[in-house]
Amino acid sequence: MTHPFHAALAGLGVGLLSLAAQAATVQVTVVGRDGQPLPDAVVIVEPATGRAAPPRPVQAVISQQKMQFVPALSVVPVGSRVRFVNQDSWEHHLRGTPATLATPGAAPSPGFELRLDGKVDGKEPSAREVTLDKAGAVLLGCHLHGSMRGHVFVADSPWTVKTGGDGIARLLDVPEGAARVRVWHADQLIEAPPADLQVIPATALTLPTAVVPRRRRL
Ligand SMILES: [Cu+2]
Repeated sequence: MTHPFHAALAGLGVGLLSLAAQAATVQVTVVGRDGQPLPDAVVIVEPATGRAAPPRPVQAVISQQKMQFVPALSVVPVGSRVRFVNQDSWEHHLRGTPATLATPGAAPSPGFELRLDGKVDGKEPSAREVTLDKAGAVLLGCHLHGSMRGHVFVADSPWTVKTGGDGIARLLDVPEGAARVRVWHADQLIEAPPADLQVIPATALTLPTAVVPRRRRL
């Protein structure tokens, strides 16, 4: 016979669990080959059961400033619009090309090209917009300036976050239970297979990678 007190506790436990299921936080620390925290790595968590609704598209801005893409890495949900704004006083001829292999059988993303005039003092900078409707990484470059390099990671999982300078990505409201986690980084030569993960209300893990970043941020 079950003691009433135990039954009450069991009920409470279930209640707490279902509350927590709304708001599991997954904290992932990504480290490079040298064991140091890896900034600008994209962490993607995909729950094993049930397909989540695709994330809501956003409007993002990437500036061209002093021959650099700012930010160097953007993470946007699939279907988002990205506005390129040239703050330099000289012309850029931007291109975006898929940086990951297309799904076998799927039509490859054609990429895009944008010509942006240099900024004239006292006038609005020239800007062009593209819609990114294919998931995956897009490499940004410039036909006129070979040193310019940037990336947009187009996400189809709502749990897709880039790591900060401390190598940490925090993913909020992840459903509890079995999930897979994978990491994308611009300097990763081969993407490692996804790791299995059991999501509990507060999940923290460290993911080692073989990435040697081209350049460390100071
Ligand atoms: Cu350029």
